[in-house]
Amino acid sequence: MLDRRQIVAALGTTALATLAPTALLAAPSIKPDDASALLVIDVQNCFLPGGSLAVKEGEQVVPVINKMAKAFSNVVMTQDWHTPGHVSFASVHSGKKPFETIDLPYGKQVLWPDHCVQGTDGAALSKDLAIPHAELIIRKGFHKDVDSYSAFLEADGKTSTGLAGYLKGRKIKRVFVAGLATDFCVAWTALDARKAGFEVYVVEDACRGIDNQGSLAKAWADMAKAGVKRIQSADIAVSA
Ligand code: VGL
Ligand code: ZN
Repeated sequence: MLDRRQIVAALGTTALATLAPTALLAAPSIKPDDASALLVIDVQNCFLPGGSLAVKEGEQVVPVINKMAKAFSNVVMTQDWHTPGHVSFASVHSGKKPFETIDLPYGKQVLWPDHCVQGTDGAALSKDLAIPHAELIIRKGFHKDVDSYSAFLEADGKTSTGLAGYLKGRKIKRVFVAGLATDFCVAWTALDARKAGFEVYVVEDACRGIDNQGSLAKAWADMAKAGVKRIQSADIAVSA
């Protein structure tokens, strides 16, 4: 006969053996529903290795996004889509170099190398994205005198891209944001999504940043303050 002490010890071992794996490897806790949309921001050749505004490790977001997208019935992608000679290009401001700033009528503008010019190969979405079920591709930054990091509102703070209306028309309540670059188009999109009343998640390992003069830390601080939730792709349940 087992005495009480032996039974407790045996139970303890069994309980530990069955509990430990789930307790140690936190199970994915977020299940996107029909009111959730994944926003895939600017995964375009210009922002990938060899591109004119390549984001460090930018290519690493592609497999993460492809896998995560399987969990979403609603996916929207964006394309930065500038005119030739766009106001955000350093090349059109004499004496200015990329990553310097200038004052424009709508506020401070960082100047960039020429990038994502309409119809060019650099502006094309990465050929490695595999999200055939994406429903909408929204283009932004196509007004020559106004930039648009955000997928919702141009940099003048008032011209809408129409995305909020589209998402609301589709009864979307929650958006998950991924892509390039964390500290510019991803962050501005996430902040405007909050302002438009959506619940917002940014998937950190599905993004990479430019980090110009502390912009990455500032972006995460601004997003936290606005109630944007910072998560990892492993937090999202993707059925096999
Ligand atoms: C972006 C700088 C200029 C972005 C776009 O996609 O984050 N950054 N244009
Ligand atoms: Zn741009």
